[in-house]
Amino acid sequence: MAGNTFGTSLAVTTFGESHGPAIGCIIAGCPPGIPLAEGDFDADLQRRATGRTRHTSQRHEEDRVEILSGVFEGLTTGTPISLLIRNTDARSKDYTKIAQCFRPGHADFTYWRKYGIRDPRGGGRSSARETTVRVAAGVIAKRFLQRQFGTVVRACLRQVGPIRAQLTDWQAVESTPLFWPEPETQAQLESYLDGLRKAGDSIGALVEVEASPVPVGLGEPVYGKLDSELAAALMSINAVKAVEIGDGMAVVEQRGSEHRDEIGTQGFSSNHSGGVLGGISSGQPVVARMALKPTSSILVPGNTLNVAGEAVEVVTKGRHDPCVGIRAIPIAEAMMALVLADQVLRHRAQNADVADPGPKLSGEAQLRAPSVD
Ligand code: EPS
Repeated sequence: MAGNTFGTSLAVTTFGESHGPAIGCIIAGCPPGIPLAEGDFDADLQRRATGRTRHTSQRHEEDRVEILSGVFEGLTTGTPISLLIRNTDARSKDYTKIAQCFRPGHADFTYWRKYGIRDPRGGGRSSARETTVRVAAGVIAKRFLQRQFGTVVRACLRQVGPIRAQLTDWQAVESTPLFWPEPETQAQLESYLDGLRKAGDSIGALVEVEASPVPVGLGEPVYGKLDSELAAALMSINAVKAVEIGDGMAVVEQRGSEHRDEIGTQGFSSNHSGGVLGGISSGQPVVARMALKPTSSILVPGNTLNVAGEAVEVVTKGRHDPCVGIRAIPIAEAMMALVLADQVLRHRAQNADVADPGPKLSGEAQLRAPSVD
């Protein structure tokens, strides 16, 4: 399915539009024997859902997953897993006024010029609605990694517009639907978002995602490097305009003596690399950040053209996200988990017989017994 599949040994194909009858995905290559039930998707889908706070879209979707294949008596069977989520709260009349013009900064224009036809209802395929099924697929990848290595994949907001947060307490992140790690600036963030909503505008955001522990050896240099595949996976999320691994863009101002992560008997002394060396996981936490643009569906009037090429002014009314970064937290986790799980299976295929020469560093992920959940 051209352009709608990613992953090699664990491959995910998604389908569906925001205002169509349903969205869904097919996950091929999932190992057998993983416990899986329809309710297992609920927690992460709720974390991503619209309508949890006044700062996100007020569309209220049920987001109930139906497992159509690949699971028997509560266990994955190794055959393709198909997941279906029916759309239950689409309000297509919101799009009648803008169906014939292009929102500046939106995929409206490029979809129209590329395909010569588009489904304007809710942005069709270009809607963030599609990310729901990525999160569902990510639940399975997270579970696989958790069972294999005890890996936890987690993400948080690090910046919204001018407001930055230090990441000192992961527990604070899940205490509100804003995934903000700094309780002291939470009120400032909320009042900033309230002001933005009143102005009918939107704002960008920075999201950080990490996986830990991650075993040494994941990644296939040179064109299947762990970091290049992570960057591609995160960049494929709607509205993402930049991705960093480890220190990312900050390396420009670093010296080699500062950037390198020195190695001692207790392991690495720092993690500037973001857990990836030469495109292969080093055994340290894998850390990435992504920047999301301010969404283009805003109430501030903008100049554009209609499909006839006439100059018009556009205002986008409806139930939109003023900061799409908020709901991107579980999406970033899902994409990182899917990339890592895929690389685990690829590593096994090529290197299952390699005798690890060591040295093993403290804190390295160890393969767990299969029964651990
Ligand atoms: C979206 C616009 C809104 C959001 C939607 C993403 O949809 P609509 O205008 O159809 O109400 O609610 O997000 C979701 C439905 C979701 O589940 O994430 C957009 O333009 O991307």
